[in-house]
Amino acid sequence: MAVLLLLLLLAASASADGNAFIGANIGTDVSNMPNPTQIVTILKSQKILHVRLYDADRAMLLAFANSGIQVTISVPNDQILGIGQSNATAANWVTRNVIAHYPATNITAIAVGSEVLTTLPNAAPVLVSALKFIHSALVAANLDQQIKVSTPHSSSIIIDSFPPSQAFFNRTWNPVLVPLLKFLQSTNSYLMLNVYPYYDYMQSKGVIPLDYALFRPLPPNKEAVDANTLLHYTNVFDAVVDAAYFSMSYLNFTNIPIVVTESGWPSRGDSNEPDAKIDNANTYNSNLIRHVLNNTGTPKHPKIAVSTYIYELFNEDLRPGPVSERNWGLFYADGAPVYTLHLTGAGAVLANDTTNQTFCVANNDADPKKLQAALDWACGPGKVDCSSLLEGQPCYEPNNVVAHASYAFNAYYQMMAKSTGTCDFKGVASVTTTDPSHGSCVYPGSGGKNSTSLNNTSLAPSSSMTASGCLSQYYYKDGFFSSFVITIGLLHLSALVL
Ligand SMILES: *[C@@H]1O[C@H](CO)[C@@H](O)[C@H](O)[C@H]1NC(C)=O
Ligand SMILES: *[C@@H]1O[C@H](CO)[C@@H](O)[C@H](O)[C@H]1NC(C)=O
Ligand SMILES: *[C@@H]1O[C@H](CO)[C@@H](O)[C@H](O)[C@H]1NC(C)=O
Ligand SMILES: *[C@@H]1O[C@H](CO)[C@@H](O)[C@H](O)[C@H]1NC(C)=O
Ligand SMILES: *[C@@H]1O[C@H](CO)[C@@H](O)[C@H](O)[C@H]1NC(C)=O
Ligand SMILES: *[C@@H]1O[C@H](CO)[C@@H](O)[C@H](O)[C@H]1NC(C)=O
Ligand SMILES: *[C@@H]1O[C@H](CO)[C@@H](O)[C@H](O)[C@H]1NC(C)=O
Ligand SMILES: *[C@@H]1O[C@H](CO)[C@@H](O)[C@H](O)[C@H]1NC(C)=O
Ligand SMILES: *[C@@H]1O[C@H](CO)[C@@H](O)[C@H](O)[C@H]1NC(C)=O
Ligand SMILES: CC(=O)N[C@H]1CO[C@H](CO)[C@@H](O)[C@@H]1O
Repeated sequence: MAVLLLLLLLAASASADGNAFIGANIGTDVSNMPNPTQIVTILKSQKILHVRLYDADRAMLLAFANSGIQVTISVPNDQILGIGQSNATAANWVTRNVIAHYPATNITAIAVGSEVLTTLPNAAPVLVSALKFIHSALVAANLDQQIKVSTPHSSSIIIDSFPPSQAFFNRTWNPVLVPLLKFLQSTNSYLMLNVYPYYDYMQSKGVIPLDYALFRPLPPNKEAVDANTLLHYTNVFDAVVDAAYFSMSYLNFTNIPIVVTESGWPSRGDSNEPDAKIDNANTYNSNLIRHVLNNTGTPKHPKIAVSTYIYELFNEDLRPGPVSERNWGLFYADGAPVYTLHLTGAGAVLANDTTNQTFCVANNDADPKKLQAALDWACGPGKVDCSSLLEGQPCYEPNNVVAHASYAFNAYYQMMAKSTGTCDFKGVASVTTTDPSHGSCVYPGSGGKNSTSLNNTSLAPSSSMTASGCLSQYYYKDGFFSSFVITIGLLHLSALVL
């Protein structure tokens, strides 16, 4: 009975803190940026109901009207000086960018600048004024309860972030941070923090294990323990968030919640960024989303929501810098996912839960002759429909034995209901969770990479068997198999089709 009561109390207090949400940042350095209506379509199809904009783009705010999506808008850094020096400029900004859209567009927060202390230090002296001026304009419009005002910080303003209990804000910034925290506290707002375990991991030069950055389980002897608090840290994200809580508490602010305004992992990088890759990006973001939505909180503040905006919605192909800069997105600009997140148990966000989706592909380094033999077997005796590999068909390109074998192996594996041993082909194939579909070449078992795309024209059919002159084409042209076997293969194919 007592236990039951305790459980009920725990459940009540957990929900009293509110549920954490996952949102997405929408950067716009994209060459073929979808229009605002298309963006709203993508967001809704993925059940992403919280976004942050880096500005207050009018067309975007109009498109978000009555969409059910909650929006954090931003004062761009180049407007901080003006707004921080003039109450009238701030009031004007609010009239134009907030009052004009609210309540049809559900603006829930205003991010004043982006990492101002570290990227635009000359605006730091007016940063708090800028927040206060924006806030007084909201008060005047009676919107200050609905719309929070804050400013996102780089986690690099935290010094000595491990152990978290010894972390503190760079004292250079105390003259800004103390009045800022006072303001956040008095307005029931929150600290906005950008948390990038990817950079912490990269800069640690091997000190931080990759698994610890990616939220993967660590052996107990590798878990990080804060010797002062005896709290166990199983991932970098929590350690950084706790470092921020401790840094605030050293300035005597103990009740300001944290919202993570940016976190993510790049899916591609150059040769200096070997860990910027799809599998790591998928692991990080999938684990991050589950961690946040589980309302796990952090070791210092278990169960306290740490809502998080993923950086970012789209790959921004126009961004300068290393390759990774252009590859933080969950989606390409056309709405096709860069990878499929593994979100079992995460609830209704990012619609395509395909955790159980597996594919069979040819090993890149396998002997091409063995691959060719296995390809011929799959398209022949294996009874796979290989018509998509014919010249002019969606999976003809790239016309090489690895690509063609991957298609055929996977088709066989899916046809055999992925049963054990059906993705081996004498050791030249292996199972992957990454959907190998590309362009209009949709692998069996895939929802189609363009399934959330903006138009319905995706998924070209791949069944026609008409072009008889091309039949040999799905046998990779340098293959050694005899035409006799090819004929057998065709008979099987026709039998299957008819
Ligand atoms: C905005 O979203 C919040 C949180 O869901 C909700 O409480 C509020 O009613 C919404 N406001 C409008 C104007 O839709
Ligand atoms: C700024 O303007 C608001 C109205 O928008 C007003 O309520 C407030 O007192 C002004 N603050 C200052 C410091 O002038
Ligand atoms: C603290 O911030 C100042 C100003 O940006 C910078 O010069 C200094 O290096 C920082 N201190 C540390 C320890 O990072
Ligand atoms: C925090 O509070 C303690 C105790 O009241 C006080 O001694 C200390 O100076 C305060 N620190 C700051 C940064 O205000
Ligand atoms: C979810 O939360 C529970 C308790 O709050 C915790 O035991 C569990 O490890 C969490 N799961 C994840 C995936 O964070
Ligand atoms: C994944 O597989 C497990 C076990 O086979 C099953 O319980 C679960 O429902 C599947 N999830 C999806 C999304 O298909
Ligand atoms: C969508 O498809 C229609 C016809 O199916 C086509 O006319 C239109 O140009 C397509 N729009 C885009 C954005 O691709
Ligand atoms: C996409 O298909 C759906 C259902 O088939 C249809 O209702 C919708 O109008 C189509 N959208 C476009 C842009 O063609
Ligand atoms: C699917 O998306 C890819 C990449 O975004 C694009 O190149 C391709 O043309 C699309 N295919 C179809 C059939 O729409
Ligand atoms: C869970 C969920 O919403 N899954 C969706 C994944 O995408 C396919 C194709 O677009 C939808 O049909 C599913 O409903």
